[in-house]
This record gives sequence, structure tokens and C-alpha cells, in this order.
Amino acid sequence: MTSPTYPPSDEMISNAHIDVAKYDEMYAASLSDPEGFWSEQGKRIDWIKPYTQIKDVSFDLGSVAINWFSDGTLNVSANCIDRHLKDRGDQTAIIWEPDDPEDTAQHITYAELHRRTCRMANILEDLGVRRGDRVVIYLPMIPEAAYAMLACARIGAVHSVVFAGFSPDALSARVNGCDAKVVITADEAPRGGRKTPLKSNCDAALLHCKDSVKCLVVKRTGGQTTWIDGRDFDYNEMAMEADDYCKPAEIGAEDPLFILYTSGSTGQPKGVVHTSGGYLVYAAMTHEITFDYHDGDIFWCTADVGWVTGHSYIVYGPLANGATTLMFEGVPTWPDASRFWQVCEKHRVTQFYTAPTAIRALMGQGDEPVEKCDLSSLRILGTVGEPINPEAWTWYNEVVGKGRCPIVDTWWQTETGGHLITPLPGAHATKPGAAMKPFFGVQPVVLDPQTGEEIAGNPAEGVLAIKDSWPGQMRTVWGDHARFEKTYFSDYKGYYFSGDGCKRDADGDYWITGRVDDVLNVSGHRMGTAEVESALVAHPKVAEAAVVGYPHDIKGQGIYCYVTLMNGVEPTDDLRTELRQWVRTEIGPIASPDLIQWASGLPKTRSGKIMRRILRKIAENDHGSLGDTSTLADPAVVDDLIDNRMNR
Ligand code: 6R9
Repeated sequence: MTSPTYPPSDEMISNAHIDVAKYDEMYAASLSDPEGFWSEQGKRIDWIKPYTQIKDVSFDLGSVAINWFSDGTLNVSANCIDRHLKDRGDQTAIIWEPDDPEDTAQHITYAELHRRTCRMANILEDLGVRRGDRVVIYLPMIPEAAYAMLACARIGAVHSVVFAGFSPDALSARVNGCDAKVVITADEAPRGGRKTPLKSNCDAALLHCKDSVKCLVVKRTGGQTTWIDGRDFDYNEMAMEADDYCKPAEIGAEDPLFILYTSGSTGQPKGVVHTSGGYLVYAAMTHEITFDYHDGDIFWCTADVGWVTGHSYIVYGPLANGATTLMFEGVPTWPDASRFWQVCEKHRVTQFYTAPTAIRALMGQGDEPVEKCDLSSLRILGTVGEPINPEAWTWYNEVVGKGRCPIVDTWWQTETGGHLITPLPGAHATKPGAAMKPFFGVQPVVLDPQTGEEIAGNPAEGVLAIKDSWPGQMRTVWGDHARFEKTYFSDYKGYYFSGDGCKRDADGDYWITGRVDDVLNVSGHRMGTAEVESALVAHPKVAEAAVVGYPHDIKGQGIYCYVTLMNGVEPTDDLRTELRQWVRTEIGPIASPDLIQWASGLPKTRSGKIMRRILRKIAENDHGSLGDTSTLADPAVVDDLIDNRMNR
């Protein structure tokens, strides 16, 4: 595999925090003396009681335990706000750019962020939220989402942010999953000129939750909502009365900071748990180093706070560093395809971090929407969420970055808390489509999926696992530590298994090839095939369903569903539309099936397991290489499926 490489410019090298010599030296130190290395890095944040213990980790099945800085205490909210007040109280912490470009952007200073967060924290306490209680946040991309997260952190409550695009059913499952006391929502969420009725979604969700769950409602649009006295509370009214100060609680480094649900290969989404100290150190460090953040920069991560990227790189990492972080309520293509670039120009953005799916969609609109904007403030570009194809990378580099902005292709996961593999802008050459180098303290290994052995030497190809822990690693699955161990530590003993495939090229650089399990990555959103299947089979006309991914030009992967209908049910186009709508209602629009094929039967082994490998090949139109079909109970099913393949 040969690939063009793009070395950093001399200017980038001399201005960056980390050049290649420094990277090599620090990386070596992070492996030879992890305790010494992280003891030093832990000082990036303020501790109430300093730690004396650094790392206490076991990846052994049956006793997996991950602890960092465990005898230290801190407050995450004070680290993201209070400690900056003295020197940068008047500096902008959050720039909020609303959905509609005609509406006014807001600049929220650190002093204002402090007041707002304290008030929100006091309101939560008034509603009965105490340390350790869970709070679900179901909000649009508005500053109140950040206040809510930081307010929870301030009083030691655990937040669980639910993406505002999720359905009432998905919301109620998450409220019940962590037994939340309060749900924070808004009347409506404007996005791309349309409005999602968040409060009424919440009303529908709360029908399936305990009566004691309270609902705190932020006014965003002023749209009409129904109101249940005693359950619903008006945030804007309460905020006028609430006190401007709330003392930050002293929290243990290993006390949970948040739960974030993410999809796995089996069953329902799991609640990934991140704790306070290690997570914050890692989010702050990766934010500063990967994006080479300097004082005065304007950092924009386009993710939604409903995903981990929004947690680590809109809220916690940037604010811990006293940065200015931009929060955008809208979408890349509304009112037109130049919106991203107009926002970059308007706010003089220096680092821009987005997903390949957005880049591909915008690339499809041509260069003009980019070229009409002044992007001279940009210094560094980033991508995250899925493998980026070289064409999209090259367009991003040439048309957006004018060939002068290094692209950091950051590989990481909800589970990892922050970047694990990424080039550093002043240290490494980049290659279109490669995530390149491990971050400090991270030891990636390529394993042979059959034997589980590490593949030494270069090039290598196999599955990606990580040897040993880093401070941002997830600690457990909420309420189910056994599932945590089984999912990540049982297939390959002694390693954290990522679920991704990977290649290491002749230069030793890493290329992520995508999931090797039954997890789809649709427009950078993770989704279990099992989730979509169980939504489909919940429809009264569906007998059975199997779901696989197939290559999709914009989304990366599309959702291909094989559906067997109940006896006597007519397979019609109307029913296809109905099922598509059904899945949107059950899970949310991001899970909407792209293609639905009627299947008279599904290829199963004699023991009844659906052979997805075969279904994937058919969906990919690669049925010449179906591989071994001898274990199929009824091989004729396959021919029928091939004959009725959906064209795309
Ligand atoms: C941060 C985030 C994680 C999965 C991960 C992988 C894919 C993320 C990537 C990438 C190739 C990159 N992924 N970054 N694949 N190159 N730079 O996206 O978290 O939503 O949990 O998804 O996304 O497959 O396993 P999450």
C-alpha cells in the first residue's frame, strides 16, 4: 500500500506544542514509566485533594477493574469554569450559533457560564437531585445543554445525555435504564429550519417511566406544550429566582461523571460509564495536543452533545482548557451548503472538527459554497466517526484547508473517552484515510482474529485491540459489569478489544478499516443491527428480520433490511413506507432503513443462527463470493434472496 504523505509545514512544526522529537520522547516515556508520566499530566487539572495513587488496573477476565488517580478528589465543573474566572472571566467560553443564521449568535463568557451553571445546579437541587442521582438531558444544541452537564458535575449528579433525534421509546428506555430522577428538555428543537417537539416526545416517554420522574423544561422556541403541574417545571422561571452561586462538591476521581448509551453488537444499547478525574485529564490533554489548541483560538466541533464527541470536544476538553468552544444548533446544509463555511468565516474559527459523512455530503455540492467564504482563520482540520475515504480527505485538504491545514483523523470511541490514534499536527505527516499514530500512553496492537495472537512487524492486518489502560477509558457498563467484561475483555484475553478492524502499513502507521462486529456506522452514528431488527419484528406484520450494512456514498454505510412477513400479508411498497416510518418512530430518524427486501426465508445454520455474512455479501452485490454455505439449513433460500436483491 503506497499512499501520498503530507508532512507538516515548517511554520506548523515550530508553533505547535508537540513536534516529532517531543512526540517520540514523550511517547517513549509514557510507556516506560506510565505512573510518572500520568502523575505529571494529572496536574493539568485542579484537585481538591491531590492523588497519591496513579494507576490501578486489571484487564483479567472476572476481575476487570480500572482506576486512575483514585485517592484524589476534584470537581469537574470547577475545573471547567471556576478556575478560569480569575484570568478569563470576561473571555468567551461558548459561542452559540443558532439554527437560523438570521438569529443572533451568543457569546457566553466564563463569568456568565459560572452564573448559569450555578443557577441550573441550584434548580436541580431544588428538584431533589442529590449526589450520585441520575439526570437525563434531552436538549437541542443550546447553551443550556452545557449548563446542565456542568451543573450535574457541580453537585455530583450523573448525567445521561440523550440525542434529541431519538424517539420517545428510546428516551424512556434510557430514563428507566439509569433510574433518572429528572429529565431536562426544551419545548422544541429547531434544526435545519424544522422543529422537533421535544417536550411532547418527553411527555410520551414519561408515560412509560416512574411517576416520580420530574421534567425541567427550557424555553427555546416558545412553542406550545402541554403541562402537568407537579411534574413539569419551568426552567426559565426558576432560573430568575435561583441563586447565582452553588458550591462545587468534592467528588472522588472514580465517582461517575456521566453515562452515555451506545450500541453494541448484541442486545439493547449499553450505558457506558465515565468517571471524573481520569476522563477530564484525558479529554483536556487530547483537546490541547491533538488540535494544537492555543490561547485565543476558536475551536469548533460540529458534533451533537448527544454523542461522546460533543461531551469531550465541545464541553469538557475545551472548557477544562479555558478555551473558546463553538456550539452550533443547525445542520451543514441549511439554509444552504455553505453554512459550515459561513460559520467558520463569521466566528474566525481556527480548528474545525467534523465527520466524514458531512464532508462527503458537502463535497457533493461542489467547491463554490466553500470558495465564496473566507476560511483564512482555519489552521487545523479534524475528522472523526468513521473511516474517511481518500477522495473526501483530499477534497477536505485542498478545498477547505487550501493545502495548508493538517488533517487530524482521530480514531476513538464512546468507550475510550478521547482520541487513541491520531496524527499530531506539528509532529506527523498525514496520509489520506489513515489515523496514523497512537496518542501518549496508548499501546495499539493488531491481533490475528483467529488465534488472538499479536501480529508483530509491518505491514499487519487484523483486529484492533489496546494493551493496557489510559485515563479516559470507560470503567463499566451501567448496572452490568459482567457485560462490560464480556464485551471488551473476553474475546482476546488481556486486551481491550475495540470491535474495529485495522491495518498497520509498512511505516507502522494505523488505518482503521471499520467494525468487525454487527455494529453499523451510519453517518458516523453507531447502531446495533439487533436494535433495528427488534424494532422491525415489533411490527405486527413482520415475522422475522435481519439487518446488515452496505456501502453508501454519503452515509458510509446504509441500512439494508431483509424482512419476512407474517403469513398472508401482502408485500407492498406502502408497507415498505410504513415499516420505514415504524423504525423511525421506534428508534429515531437516524435508524431509518434505506432498503427493505422482502425475504421468503433467511439463511440460517441448522442451529438457527442467521448467517449475516451471506446477507452482507448479497447486500453488497458480491454474491460471487458467498463463501461456505454448507452449514445452511436450506441453501435454496440464498438463490431466492439473490434473485430479489434490492437495487441501489
Ligand atoms: C468517537 C466516536 C466509534 C466507532 C469506532 C469506529 C468508528 C471513529 C474513526 C472511526 C475510522 C476514525 N470511528 N473514529 N473509524 N476512523 N477516525 O465516533 O465514537 O460513536 O462510539 O463510534 O466509530 O468504528 O469503533 P462512537
